[in-house]
Formats: sequence, C-alpha cells, structure tokens
Amino acid sequence: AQYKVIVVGASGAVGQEILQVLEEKKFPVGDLKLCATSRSAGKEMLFKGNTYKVEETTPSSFDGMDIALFAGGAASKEFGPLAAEKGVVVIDNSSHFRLDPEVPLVVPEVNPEDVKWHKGIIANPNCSTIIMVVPLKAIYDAAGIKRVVVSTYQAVSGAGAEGISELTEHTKAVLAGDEVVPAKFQYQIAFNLIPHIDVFQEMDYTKEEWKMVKETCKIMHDDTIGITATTVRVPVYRSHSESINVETKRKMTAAEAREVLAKFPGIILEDDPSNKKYPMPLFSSNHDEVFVGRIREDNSLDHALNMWVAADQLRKGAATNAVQIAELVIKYGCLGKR
Ligand code: 11C
Repeated sequence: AQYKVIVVGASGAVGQEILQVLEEKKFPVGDLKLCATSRSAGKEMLFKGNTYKVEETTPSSFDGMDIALFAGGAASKEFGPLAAEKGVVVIDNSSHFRLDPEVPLVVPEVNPEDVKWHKGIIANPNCSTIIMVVPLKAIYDAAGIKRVVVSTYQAVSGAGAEGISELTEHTKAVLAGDEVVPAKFQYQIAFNLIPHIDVFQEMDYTKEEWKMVKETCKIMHDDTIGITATTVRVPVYRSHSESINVETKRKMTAAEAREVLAKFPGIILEDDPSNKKYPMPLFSSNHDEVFVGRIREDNSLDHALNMWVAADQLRKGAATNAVQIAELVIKYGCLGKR
C-alpha cells in the first residue's frame, strides 16, 4: 500500500531532513504534499528526483491525507488538532503536545507500543531527550535507573536553519575582526559556548533542561527516575553530544554496560579509548543511530556509570524518529479513520 503524506514546515532544517529520510527509508509515499508558512510558499523542493512546490498550509491542505509530519513550530498548534479531526495521523515535532496525557510521546526503540493508543496526534520528543533516552533504556532494562545527571553540547542546527547561518556569519565576522551581531543566539556563538537554550523557567533551569526531565519520565513510564540537566549550545553545525552520568539500581560494570548498549537497537558502540575511538559530532552527523562511548564506572559512586553520546539531532533527534513513528503507525495498522 502507498500513503498520502503531507510535510508541514517542509522547507526548514527539519523539514528538508524529513524528505531525505522518507526517500532513504523508501517510505511508501503515494501522494506527497509539501507545506509551510506563506513566506516559504512557492519554493521548489526535490523528492525522488521530482520537483514539488511548497504550498502555504491551510485547513484544506489536510483533506484526504493519511499521515502529516509536522517539522515543528507554530503550525503544530494551529493545524495539528484540525488535521487529526480530519482523520490524518499527525506526527508532531513541536513541544506543544508532548506532555499532554492524551498524546503518546514516542521513541521507537524505547516505547513503540505507545503508538497504538494515539488519538490522532503522536508527539516526537525533543532532540536532546531522544538522544539520551535510547542508551538510558538499554541500561534501565538491565539494571534499573535511580538518577541521571546530564550535560549537553548542542549543535547550532538545533535552532534551525538560522542557527546554522549564524555560526557561519559569526565565525567570518570574528576572523575578519568585524562586529558580531547575535540574532538567533543570545551571544556570539563562534568560539564560545552558551549555557542557555530556550527560556529560563522554575528554579533557573531552562525549558530545554525541563524537557529532558519531563519527557524522559513520560517516555520511560517511570516518574521515579531523578534527572537533572544542563543544556549548552556549542559552535558545532550538526549533531548534539551529551555527557551522561547514570546511577543504577543494581551495580553494572562498564563491560556489562558495553554489552547491553552494543546489542540495543539504534545504538552504535564506539568505545575503544586506546585507539582513539569515541563518539564525535564530526562522525555521527548524517547518521540515524546514537553513538555511545567513553563508558566508565563512576570513580566516586558505586552504582554509577559515565558515558558520552553523540547523535545527529536533525536525524535521530527529529526526522528519523518521526519517520520511524510513521512506520510503526503503518506496521500496527493504526492510521486515522477518514
Ligand atoms: C535545540 N533541542 O537544540 C532544541 C531544538 O523542543 O523540539 C528542538 C526544540 C524542540 O535548540
């Protein structure tokens, strides 16, 4: 069977990646419609060698479609519920519906079955959450988890296409001795780190940090896991990295952790320090897997491990995860009733 697919926000950084992943995974796309805001309408995009014109999203854009992949942003709130009412399964990359108890929040390697109870909308988690929760689930199943301390090193493309161009502009300006003008980011991002992603909220944590806490507990179906996060923007174009310390319920050796992580779907173990093998954004970019390495027992605590992960946040952190969810919708036969 083939499905009628609409991509909303098609021309942005995540939208472009969704098209690429649909094509690479040979997703059974029958009809394809590409939509965005009026600003991007008229742009031309390629899919399987054919040119498609981006249309402005309107309520009628969803008529007769099977699956809507929303890249994120304001369109989700405006059009997501409406599309679902029309019997389209919405897979949404915005943060708008993620914590809604009526909406499943899914990472296919972790909680695939949650797709089955959707009521029209399935949420795709935040990129930093997805990248963390895949290795956490491998450890959770083997040894349980009490607490997680995570620090992120997030690429500028997490802030969209404007984030990418701002790193280039700032780098050129610094090298030329010109004035640096921050727009997307709070400060100069070239040759700097900014410990401030999204807005500040309770207890002086940012919204990005709270997302990692709340979304992880929802995906894992376990509110007892303690999670504390510090999220940092770094001058890297693509692929987020994370330093994760996990306190387990029973002791797990580094060797045992390597074994369970290597076997877990969606993970590539890259952990050979003597041969300088460890995950890095340079090599995890444009891949669909989460790369995990630097696995060590915590020298300061008995039941705890350190690991370092890197993964392409436009891929596994957004587009790939969304397309995997769409594949599950088809596999489980839970399309909308239109
Ligand atoms: C960033 N994680 O890197 C953010 C982008 O909730 O989907 C994704 C925001 C979201 O800036």
